[in-house]
Amino acid sequence: MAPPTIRFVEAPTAAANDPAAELAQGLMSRPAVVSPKFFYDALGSALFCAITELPEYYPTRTEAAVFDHHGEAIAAELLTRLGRAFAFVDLGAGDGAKAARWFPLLRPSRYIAVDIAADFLRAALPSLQQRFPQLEMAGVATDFSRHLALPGGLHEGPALVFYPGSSIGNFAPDEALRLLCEARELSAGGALLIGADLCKPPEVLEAAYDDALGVTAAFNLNLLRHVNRVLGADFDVRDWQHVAFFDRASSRIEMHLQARHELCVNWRDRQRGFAAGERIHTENSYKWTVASFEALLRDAGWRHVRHWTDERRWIGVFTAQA
Ligand code: AVJ
Repeated sequence: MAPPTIRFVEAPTAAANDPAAELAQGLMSRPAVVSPKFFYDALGSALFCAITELPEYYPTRTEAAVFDHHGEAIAAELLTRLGRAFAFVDLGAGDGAKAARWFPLLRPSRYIAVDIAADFLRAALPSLQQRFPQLEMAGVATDFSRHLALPGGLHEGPALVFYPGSSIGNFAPDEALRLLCEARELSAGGALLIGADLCKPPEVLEAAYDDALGVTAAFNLNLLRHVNRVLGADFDVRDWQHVAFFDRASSRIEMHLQARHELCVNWRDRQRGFAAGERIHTENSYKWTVASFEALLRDAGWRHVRHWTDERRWIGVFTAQA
């Protein structure tokens, strides 16, 4: 039997419709800001893959270890919450590899991969479909950073929302609350499986975001080339320096690009001057405690919150029912 065809939907949101306008507005702000979603062009995605292999960058391998050690218990918990048939909604799916490890344990009836990168979804889903021919699949290309909702007709009944990789860390607490509320509505009485990076000594955090090889620096600087293409700007990567530090008051890693000397950036008919040492804020990565993240989930209306973690309690994996 031939595998079913994969449905692809592109669902641009108001915010994502005009990335050039969004970038221009951020660059004209004081301090200047560029959203971390602009890290992920083709080279940026490859650099992030390299980051996950660095000895200093613990989140990816620690979450994978928690999934490996507690996969069966996590699956059992989710299945009691979900009942019978459900859709598996993968937020920030990428190539779908993280989701696929759960398919044999959870046996969802449908897989819905959601990612900002349409090309990535179109390239990755056919080979996943070959590996899991009994699973119906759909790809949704959308930017859910400001609003999360799926186009109608993609699934009936409950969904498991899967949001691994501590990507929730890019959202400030109020935005994270909004996203988790929207995720609960999207799940239609289903469940949640999410990973969050936990508080730990600042030296450990800062090394993870400023590694010895300079891969994170390259990842941060590469954003300027992506901005050059999207906006038609003339950033010179060599004018900028990677800066990353933990801010205790807001419990977040901040990443910035700092001008090495006074300079001016031009695009279309506009320009922005930067003083020596002036920064562009490119990322926040919030760190939670088990207690603060459980409270966030409950505030978003999730019930039956449970968590799993590693021996050092560096990464939290949380399940909940809508
Ligand atoms: C993909 C948002 C989880 O915050 O750790 C890695 C991105 N930035 N190194 C993170 C990132 C710098 C990453 N997330």
